[in-house]
Amino acid sequence: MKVAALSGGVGGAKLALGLNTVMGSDDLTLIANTGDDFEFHGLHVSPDIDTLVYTLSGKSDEVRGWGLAGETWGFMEALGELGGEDWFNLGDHDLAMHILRTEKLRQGISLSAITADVRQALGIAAHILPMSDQAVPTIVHTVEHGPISFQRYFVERRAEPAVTGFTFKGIDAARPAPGLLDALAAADRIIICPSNPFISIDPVLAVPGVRDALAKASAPVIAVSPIVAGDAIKGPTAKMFREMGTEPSVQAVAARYQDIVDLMIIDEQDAAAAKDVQALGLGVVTAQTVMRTLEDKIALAETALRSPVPPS
Ligand code: FO1
Repeated sequence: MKVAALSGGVGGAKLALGLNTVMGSDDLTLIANTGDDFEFHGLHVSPDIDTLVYTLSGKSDEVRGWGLAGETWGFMEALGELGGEDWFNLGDHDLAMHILRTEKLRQGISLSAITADVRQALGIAAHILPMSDQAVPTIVHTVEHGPISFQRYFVERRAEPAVTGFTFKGIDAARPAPGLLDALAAADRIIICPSNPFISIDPVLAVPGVRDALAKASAPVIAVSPIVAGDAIKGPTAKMFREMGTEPSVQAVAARYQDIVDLMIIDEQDAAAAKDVQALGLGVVTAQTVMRTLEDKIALAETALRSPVPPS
């Protein structure tokens, strides 16, 4: 069975690890959001690609959710002493990824080719594709500061400003990464991981041709709700729903995905919401979607891979 999965960072990578563990082959293609990418001290940072790469190679710091386990921070300390900008943290070992990627980009190698080399070097079975080889930085529109770049909002301002919307700069000129549309067309299942709909999944769907490919896909599209019992497991998803004028709920997630999704996987705590999701014309499965252990990730992956999907 061939599977394509759209993913952001931490929450998405947990399910991606489950899928990669269950499938263990390159029949799995992970499509990563790159709206979070930016340059820091001249280095190209691709947080969601790296979270997938580090998680699937068993190198990630599971508590922090990003970066490498056992990381040291000598570079950041030295940078701080020199008065350098240090609001964003690149660990000493993580620097290797950033220097390698930046140098290869400078040589004209594409982000998708660099990512393919990295996943092979680290022995990851699944393909990992950026959503696009063109830069499409997410701009967060805020009440307090107007439009600001994603990492300035997320890390420097700790996602505290109230959001009014999001734009993806350069999206009209972006093309899906090589192989992305083919992976969607060849897939027997397409999975939307439990990532933030506004800043992790929407940027991928906004790449010209991707939303259309999902809407027209012959394969069923299955989304796992990132909202559980009215809140997000991690990150500002619930806060963003409220600021955008909607109560965070599985119904709100289902309404956002209504035109592309066939089946929603919602947490068993939200079983009472199943009938509302069905009323939107979607199939529903309840499962334990909170993934603490590897077993949880494998179990949710199996649910996403094996649940029957109602005919659309
Ligand atoms: N998140 C933070 O909250 N603070 C950081 O200093 C930080 C550094 C960082 C470096 C590399 C990387 O791949 C991710 C990093 N993240 C950091 C996470 C990242 O900002 C977000 O988790 C994602 O962009 C949202 O998915």
